[in-house]
Formats: sequence, structure tokens, C-alpha cells
Amino acid sequence: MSDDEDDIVLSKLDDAQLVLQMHDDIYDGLGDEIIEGTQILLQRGWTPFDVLTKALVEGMGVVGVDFRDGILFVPEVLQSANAMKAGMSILRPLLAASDAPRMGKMVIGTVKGDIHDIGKNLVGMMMEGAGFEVVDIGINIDAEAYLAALEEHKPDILGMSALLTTTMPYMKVVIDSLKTKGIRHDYIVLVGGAPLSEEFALSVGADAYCRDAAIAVDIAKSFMARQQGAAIAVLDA
Ligand code: B1M
Repeated sequence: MSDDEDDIVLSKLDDAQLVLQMHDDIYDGLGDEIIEGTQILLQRGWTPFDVLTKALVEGMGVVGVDFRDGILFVPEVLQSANAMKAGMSILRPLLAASDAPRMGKMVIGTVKGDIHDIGKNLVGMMMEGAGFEVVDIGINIDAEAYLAALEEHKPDILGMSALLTTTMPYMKVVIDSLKTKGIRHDYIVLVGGAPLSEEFALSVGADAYCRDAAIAVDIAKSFMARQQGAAIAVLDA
């Protein structure tokens, strides 16, 4: 860190400057500064959602570009990820403290071979904020572990995340094992992760592709509404 950066007092920056500084601090992996910046924005009346998307997620986007271009390497990106998680840990309870009625239950995990968890965690946080109960089963999850979690927690929704082109095909392995057990239609299967697409999701037999966490919430809500509508129709018949 340069002397100039040492002298920056986050609380003296205006909102736009602070957000740009937080992008730099994520890039530099400065967790304490991210915690402080997150708290300042919240004190200034920012919603947790805006802090998350504009200060944290956008900052991580810059890291992703430089990682792709060989400017940043794994240890640096890991520090950025940890700084981002430090900010997320403050926002999590705020996003979850919604008085929305219980919408349904989701089990979510990152597929086998893949340890990326920031996007999955974010989806979990947003779903909790929207009133869903979320059971996060972690990273590097194989088909047996997904099945065991479904059996144990009996969710409405199975969420899977994959960030690598090499791990996304594993989603099909999980969905095929649901089919083999004859339980595919017991769950709404939602998938997401940067390399996925709508076509991919449909080709592996998922119900929908979720481009980001906010869209995951909307899609989950609409599937739950459809399911509840269908249940009411059966009761009325
Ligand atoms: Co990795 N990595 N990484 N990495 N990493 C990517 C994914 C990569 C695109 C970087 C690049 O080259 N530009 C690239 C993949 C290339 C490819 O497959 N074509 C890559 C690579 C190559 C690797 C390694 C192989 C590097 C190496 O070792 N040589 C290695 C693999 C490790 C493994 O998993 N086996 C690796 C390791 C790592 C770190 C450990 C250093 C770290 C992960 C830390 C962590 O997660 N705890 C890391 C990171 C941080 C990234 C980037 C930079 C950022 C990912 C991220 O957190 N994004 C990433 C570059 C990128 O994606 N642009 C990259 C922020 C997050 C909010 O977005 O995860 O997309 P995202 O989630 C979004 C949506 O996708 C969606 O909603 C989320 C929120 O809006 N979503 C869902 C995600 N999951 C969902 C599930 C749902 C619904 C929506 O279920 C219902």
C-alpha cells in the first residue's frame, strides 16, 4: 500500500469516491477497510442490497477481469475474495432480517471439483432476505451429498452453483441421479454461475438458469407461486 493510501480517511470521502475506494480495497484484499466502508455506507442510509451490488460485487468484477488477463494470481484473488466476504458478513444479517413470510426452502451447494463460493453465498443471502429458508451445504459437493441433503432437509428447491467450464457438466450428473432415483420432479432445480447459460441449464435438465442472485429470487418466487397455484387447483378440483 502506498503512503497516499495510508492517508485516506474513508469517512471523509463522498459516496461515489467511497465506492470507488472500496473497489480498490477489494482489489487489494483489504478486509478491514471493506468492513469500515460497508458500515459507513449503511450509516449514510444505503440499503444493504445497494452496498452489496454497487460497492462489493462491482469491485469483485474488476478482480475477475484482471485474473482472466493474468494480471492477478490465485493468492491475490483469494485475498480479494476474503475482503469481499468480510463485507458480506456485515450485510448478511441485515438482508436476512426481512419480515417477509416464509416462501419455501432451498438446499444450495457448489458442485464437485469447484470451490468458488462467493456467488453461492450471495444467492443464499438474497434468498434468505426474500423469506426463503436456506440450507447451504458448501462447496465441492458430489451427487451423493446433494441427495443426502435433499433427503435430510426436504427442500422445495435444489440450487447448484458452478464457476468453471470444467465443473458445470457435473450438474447433469446430479440431475441424472435424481432421475434415476425417481425424485427429479419432487424438486425445483435452479442453477447458476458465470459460465452457465439458459441453453446449458435446459440441456442438463434444470428447471431454470439464474443469471444473478436477484434473478434467482424472482425465479424461485415464481416457481413457488406456480407450485402453490397448482396445489390449490388440485384441492379445488
Ligand atoms: Co476462480 N476462476 N479459479 N477463483 N475465479 C474464475 C471463475 C475464472 C472465470 C477467472 C478467469 O479466468 N477470468 C476462471 C474460470 C475459467 C473457466 O472455467 N472458463 C477461474 C479459474 C480458472 C480458477 C482456477 C482453476 C485457477 C487456478 O487454480 N489456476 C481455480 C479453480 C479452483 C476450483 O474451484 N477447483 C480458481 C480459484 C479461485 C480462488 C480460490 C482464488 C477464488 C475463489 C474464492 C471463493 O470463491 N471463496 C476465485 C475467484 C474469486 C474467481 C473470480 C475472480 C470471481 C468469482 C466470484 O466470486 N465472482 C472468477 C472470475 C469471474 O467470475 N469473473 C474466477 C463474484 C460473484 C458474486 O459472482 O460467482 O458469478 P458469481 O455469482 C453470481 C452469478 O453467477 C449467480 O449469482 C451470483 C450472484 O449474483 N450465481 C448463481 C452463482 N451461483 C449461483 C447459484 C444459483 C443461482 C445463481 O443457484 C440457484
